[in-house]
Amino acid sequence: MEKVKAKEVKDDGLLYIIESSQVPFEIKRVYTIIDADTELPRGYHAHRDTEQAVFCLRGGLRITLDNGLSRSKIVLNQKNKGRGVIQRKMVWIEMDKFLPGTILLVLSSKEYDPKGYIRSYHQFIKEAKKSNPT
Ligand code: T46
Repeated sequence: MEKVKAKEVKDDGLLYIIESSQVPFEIKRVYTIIDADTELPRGYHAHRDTEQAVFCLRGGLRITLDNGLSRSKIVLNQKNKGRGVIQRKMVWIEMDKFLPGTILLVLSSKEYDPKGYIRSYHQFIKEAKKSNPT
């Protein structure tokens, strides 16, 4: 799993700083996920063309990334504050075990296009096999 880390600066408040050079793509979109339902897993999709960096700034969650061949899991929480993971294109993501008050920051290589999402795991495996035949 590829990881990145925002620089944390305690000044008047807490700053997280991410230089574009730390992210392996040009950033075209930024969004946050705040106060996700702790009972509700999210994600369950892959992107055909989009790459993303997902940072946990507050709270915690578990992220599972699956490239169609293997799965890796990481817990992001206050112990590894500012840690982010890279979700490459054609990688399935699942997010669960959200702690109350969690704040995620997501940097994305593409503007929003719902057509670029694969939301069925079966379809994802089919397309992953085609793009990466073994
Ligand atoms: C991802 C994970 C980490 C927009 O209108 N524009 C946007 O840029 C985004 C990201 C979402 N939306 C709308 C579409 C849905 O009506 O916001 C709603 C929630 O989106 P979604 O169900 O895709 O949320 P998640 O948390 O399952 O997934 C999001 C991103 O969509 C996805 O790219 O990798 O966060």
